[in-house]
Amino acid sequence: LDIIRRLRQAVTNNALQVWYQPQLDLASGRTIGVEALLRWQDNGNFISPAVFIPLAEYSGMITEIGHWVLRQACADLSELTALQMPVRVAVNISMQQFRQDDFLQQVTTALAENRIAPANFELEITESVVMDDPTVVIGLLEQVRQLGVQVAIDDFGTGYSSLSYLKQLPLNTIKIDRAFVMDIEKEEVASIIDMVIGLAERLNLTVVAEGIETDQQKKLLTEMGCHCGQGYLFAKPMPFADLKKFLNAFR
Ligand code: G
Ligand code: G
Ligand code: MN
Ligand code: NA
Repeated sequence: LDIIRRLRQAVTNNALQVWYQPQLDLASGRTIGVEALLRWQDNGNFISPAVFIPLAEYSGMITEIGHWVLRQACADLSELTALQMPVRVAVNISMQQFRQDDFLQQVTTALAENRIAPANFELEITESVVMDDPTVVIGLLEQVRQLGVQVAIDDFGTGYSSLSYLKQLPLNTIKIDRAFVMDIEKEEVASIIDMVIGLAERLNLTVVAEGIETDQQKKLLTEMGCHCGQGYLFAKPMPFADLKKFLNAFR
């Protein structure tokens, strides 16, 4: 497959980039965190991670790419901290990467080399990763928590995670999937979001609503008790240089 060959070349030539999308406290408008999102510019065109991450998984390159994202995100956070603009940085972790034997060691080393406070670092795991093998994943997440690193469950509501597992997972954050936020003005969707926020409150978890694009969505989420959000209404994913300007403008 030509695209896999080109992806391999991009990895070798250091042509992948990590971009960042702010996560805001909805009441104050302050940026409390950022999500690291991979970008690949191939002959001037951006290829979506939704396309190339599955190829990276299929070809096994995801472990190398994921390790690189981890180190890049820590290096960038270290720079933000030196600039007195520390925020929480969340990194998406795929199944293969998460289940590597030395994954915890990778995280520990990346944090130590960049003098990162573990509480400023968050791993985003999708529901489908959890449900792939709940017992093993819960055990791994317990170890992640021992490091003091935060854990978010991504794309919440789109998979099949049973509520009984949710209670056992050592989580800090639930991310409500964009598909729900998009349809929040529909009554039945609003009641699902409302239920998830209530559940999070009872489990003492932070809720981040993804894909907020309109003031109305923000207003409804705020009324339901959601405190944090991410979406084009506030900021699109941006290169690190732009993130520094963005954070600087709001402090
Ligand atoms: O940024 P965008 O919406 O195009 O991202 C599409 C998908 O790619 C998202 O679901 C996101 O979780 C995934 N993704 C982006 N960056 C990474 C990454 O560094 N690692 C993994 N595993 N997935 C990522
Ligand atoms: O990892 P996850 O699946 O949550 O990735 C989030 C994806 O959603 C990223 O690819 C990001 O570019 C995208 N995204 C973030 N905010 C918005 C938004 O407001 N609208 C749309 N359409 N996409 C968004
Ligand atoms: Mn994510
Ligand atoms: Na998501």
